[in-house]
Amino acid sequence: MDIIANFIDGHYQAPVDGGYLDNIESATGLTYGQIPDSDINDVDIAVTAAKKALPQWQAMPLEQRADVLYAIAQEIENRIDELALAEATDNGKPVSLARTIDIPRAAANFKFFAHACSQFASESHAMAGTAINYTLRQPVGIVGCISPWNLPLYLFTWKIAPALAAGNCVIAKPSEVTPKTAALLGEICQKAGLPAGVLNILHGQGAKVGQAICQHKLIKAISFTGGTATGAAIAQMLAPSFKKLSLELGGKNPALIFADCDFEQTVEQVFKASFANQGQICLCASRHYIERPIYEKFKQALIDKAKALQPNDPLLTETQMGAIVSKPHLDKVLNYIEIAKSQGGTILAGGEQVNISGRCQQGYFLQPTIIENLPNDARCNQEEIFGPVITLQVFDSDEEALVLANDSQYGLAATIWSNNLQRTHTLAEQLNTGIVWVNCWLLRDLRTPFGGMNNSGLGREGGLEAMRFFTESKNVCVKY
Ligand code: TXE
Repeated sequence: MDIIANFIDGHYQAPVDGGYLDNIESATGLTYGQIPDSDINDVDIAVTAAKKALPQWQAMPLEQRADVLYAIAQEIENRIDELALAEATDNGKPVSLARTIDIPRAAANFKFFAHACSQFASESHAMAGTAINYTLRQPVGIVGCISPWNLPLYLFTWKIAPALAAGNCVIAKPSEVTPKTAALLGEICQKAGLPAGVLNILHGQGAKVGQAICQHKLIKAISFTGGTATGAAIAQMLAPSFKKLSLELGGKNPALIFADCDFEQTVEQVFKASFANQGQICLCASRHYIERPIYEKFKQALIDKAKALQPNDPLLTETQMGAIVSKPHLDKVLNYIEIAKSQGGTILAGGEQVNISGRCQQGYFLQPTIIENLPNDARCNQEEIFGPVITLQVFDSDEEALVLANDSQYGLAATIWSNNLQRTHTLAEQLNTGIVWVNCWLLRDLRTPFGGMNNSGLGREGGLEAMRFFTESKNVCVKY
């Protein structure tokens, strides 16, 4: 049994009140470990450690701080195989995906923000002959970082790296569903020379230790990634405290596929955008709008690929589609497939749970599923399913495609597949999303603003956006 501990003040420690939660392997449905069921008492110990560490961390010369973050990146790379196996075990994603995307990106996050330490500058404003204004961007102090189960170490470090680079101390909580790589990050940081108390990693339930982190009066900013409903609850809870709040929430992302697209390449890319990580990425394409001249041909191409993609044991190197993260989430996704049928949808491919013999016989596996004949206001076109389920609809004009795409409570990421320059730039301006990819998906430059609008969240992560979120700006005006 793999027993995980909290990482507080530079060492591992059991939860104060001694409670533990089961950690279940997605591919087998079996309990393989236990994690602390931490509470406010553990948060208090972590905040005390962070408070003690803060002066030294803030006073550290930027080059030294950067060196520590570079060392963390290097240690992550040194342990890539172990981390990839841990990620695939906890999340159910193919180990090949964890090894090529998740873990390298976790290292890249630390490298990018290690560099940002020495590049993060601010402004001055001269009042000629009268005064000079200069802007200080100072660390917030102690910040909370709360992350989800779909890209565990990738998103955990996407918050922690800029928070540390900006000079803060961090109280971080991974999802209780995928705790293992976060637990390993503690010893990785310790070996890289991060001073004790600068990063504290707590495990447990969102409504318990997660809420306690959000509510702690010495934690001055919260960076959260997760479901829209949870984000709304946190925002409501924190409003009276005026804490800085960054919310990266759900999505229901449209793909606009035009007849002039590069057909074969677009089929490949759109299929990947639909089913990567078992469709459990907030950026995945889930609503597919296809221009009428190629609708039938494109539909058939997607069906053929879906039928050829069979879920399998995520720990096998050849596996391209793994398990759904948990039984409750599998049930949620299966329920949406039933809702689609009840609303007149036609299941073109998939729709069934998959039973795999051997060690995975009790695992959570679902076929890649394609549905058509649903109106745009159907639940499967309006609500985030967050699984390997996509819908297809036909359109006849750019205007119609735009109306369909923008008919959503979300606003995270859209993709446009067309070689018409004027069309792509015009639609990119008009789409109500925080991110627009043209003839590509998940092509990422970490300097760019990352996040969405409406029910997809509040604020932006990435590059300077992240450094500014994790600092307070102060204007100093000196008269002369
Ligand atoms: O997210 P939760 P879950 C969507 C997706 C999924 C739904 C729920 O649709 O089906 O959200 O997923 C912590 N105070 N996304 O249950 O509950 C929790 O412990 C403080 C999209 O995983 O939002 C975990 O660490 N913290 C998303 C984190 O919040 C709380 C990726 C996310 O949990 C809390 C994942 C509380 N009251 C799910 N309640 C994306 N945008 O990528 C929970 N938590």
